[in-house]
Amino acid sequence: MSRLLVALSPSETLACGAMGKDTSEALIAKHRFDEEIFVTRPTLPPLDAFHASLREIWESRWLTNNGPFHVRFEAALRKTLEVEHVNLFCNGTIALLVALQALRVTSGEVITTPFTFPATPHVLHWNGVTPVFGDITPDTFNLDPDAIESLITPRTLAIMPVHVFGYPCDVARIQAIADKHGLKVVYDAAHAFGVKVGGEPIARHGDVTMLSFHATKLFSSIEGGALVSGDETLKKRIDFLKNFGIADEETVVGPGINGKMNELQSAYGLLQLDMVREEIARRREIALTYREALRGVNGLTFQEDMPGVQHNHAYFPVLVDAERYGLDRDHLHALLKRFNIHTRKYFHPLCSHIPSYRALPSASPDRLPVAERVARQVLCLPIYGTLGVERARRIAQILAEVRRHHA
Ligand code: T4K
Repeated sequence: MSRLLVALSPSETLACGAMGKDTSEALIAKHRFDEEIFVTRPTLPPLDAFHASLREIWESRWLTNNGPFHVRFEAALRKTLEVEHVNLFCNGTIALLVALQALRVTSGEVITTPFTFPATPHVLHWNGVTPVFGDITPDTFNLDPDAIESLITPRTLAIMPVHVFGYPCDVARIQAIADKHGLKVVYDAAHAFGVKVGGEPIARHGDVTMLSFHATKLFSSIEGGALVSGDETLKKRIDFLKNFGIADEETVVGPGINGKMNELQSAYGLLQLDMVREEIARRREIALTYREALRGVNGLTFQEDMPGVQHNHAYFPVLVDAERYGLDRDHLHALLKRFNIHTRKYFHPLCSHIPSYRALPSASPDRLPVAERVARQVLCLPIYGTLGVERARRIAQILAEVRRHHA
């Protein structure tokens, strides 16, 4: 029995049994990867280059607090992202937390999506705001603009949509709704580095946009994140808020927090900037390989390119229709582990199922039918620059073979 099978939970082991012992063992023996394939892997900058940056940091003995690498990284990001203002942060979650503080969204309600990483509703909760969940669209998996207006109450202060998996929200409609009702718009663009719509950077939309540079993202500063805005006063307020509210040695202008990015993160991020274009190009090859190979596999569906959108291929989610595929998502997820393929069920469970939020009226599953279905069916396949098209082709072949054995 494989080492990985031993590592499976009892329910997952049972799930593998559902495939039929003989067929699964034969398939696994034939197609199993020797190495573990994860849903993502960071593409690291050359170690020598990072050494050189570290030497500079050692010589300057400037480790954090708006040091020279931080200043260079912020300026370089502004240029790469083609945006007006960037505030760097230690991670995306603290950035989003501070974004709401900066916009004074610290009470009442904010309309958001349940199909996201828990950080999204958690920053609302930490700001004393009640998340109000709206359903998602079946194609982009993003907050459905049609759902927003009916959720607006006198307590609503903002809309916080997520460009989930890097697929852009309907920014025009969301802005129109926000303008009509006098609401702020805060985008969680943790997945959307480099995405453009009609040639315009997605990060230019809304009052403020958060990007995550976590190690699992296509662009990383190990941990890290940023807020993007087009408002100089807001940029300054965010700078104070992420540094304890300190304006100078003797002036504290408000109750800030420590959200600063350090020099090691900034140096790493700067090196990553030189690599991001190629990373996206390699991911595109992988996405096209998956699409081509999976197009004929009954029961698996996936997202296509959207017209006018420059995608970043941050994730490759597929939806598993249990009846047509012959196996449900959970069984497939468990079975793939035996092939040494570690897919992820992003974003299951929905945030509306998290104990802190599930009693909210908007969290009721019957109000979120699309999100409930997508969360039940979604499986993110491995995608990262160094995966290579050959491995992607082999993963797709395994998915096709598994289906054939269940047809
Ligand atoms: N909003 C949204 C929509 C988000 O998706 C996220 C984060 C945030 C906000 C918050 O941003 P940050 O505060 O994180 O900047 C990961 C990430 O930790 C998280 O950043 C990310 N979203 C989320 C979607 O994925 P996990 O718990 O799934 O990560 P983990 O540790 O299981 O890693 C996944 C795979 O990546 C591993 O199986 C192997 C590979 N890996 C991971 C790490 C950490 C590596 O190869 N090297 C590594 O260093 O949450």
